[in-house]
Amino acid sequence: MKIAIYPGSFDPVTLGHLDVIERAAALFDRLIVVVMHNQTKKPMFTPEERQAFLRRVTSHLDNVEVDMFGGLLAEYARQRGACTIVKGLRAVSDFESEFQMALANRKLNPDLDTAFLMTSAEYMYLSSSIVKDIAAHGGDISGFVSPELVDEVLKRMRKED
Ligand code: COD
Repeated sequence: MKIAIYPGSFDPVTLGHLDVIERAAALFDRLIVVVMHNQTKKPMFTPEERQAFLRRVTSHLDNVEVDMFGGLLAEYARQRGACTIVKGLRAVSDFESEFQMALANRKLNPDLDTAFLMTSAEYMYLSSSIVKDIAAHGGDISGFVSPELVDEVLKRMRKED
């Protein structure tokens, strides 16, 4: 069984993330989407909230599981028996850091390869930061996150004020 892992901050999950999840789920027997910590970012949502959002938007995908993990990705992949990390690429600017992480993860776990899925053109500008910025200024985020998350993301952002 080919198991892949799609790791990220998902703070919160966007339609760009969901597009990668749906396409990767069609390529592998099982896809584990895992909420992890990026030490260069200060998340707005708790890991539990991010996991709950992901569970809601992936409930239609039978071979997708959502998890969270606080340690190293290479170690998590080993524990779960995964052979591939899935990452999304939006622009050349994503490439350098993703390339570095792919090589570091392979060094830490030689059985682990990284597969990059090119963003779909309609989501190439989309990031969780953009969603939070628009929401924080009272803008319409309905084109950026799944319909079932819109109200909750906005409500949660208002609490932060
Ligand atoms: N279209 C396509 N892909 C997208 C889009 C979009 N619109 N938006 C985001 N993506 C891709 C990103 O390129 C990324 O591949 C993935 O989706 C997740 O994005 P984010 O922003 O939610 O998550 P990141 O980039 O902050 O995640 C970084 C990790 C948490 C994966 C990383 O920090 C990590 O592996 N942490 C665990 C600790 C570890 O092992 N560190 C050593 C790494 S070598």
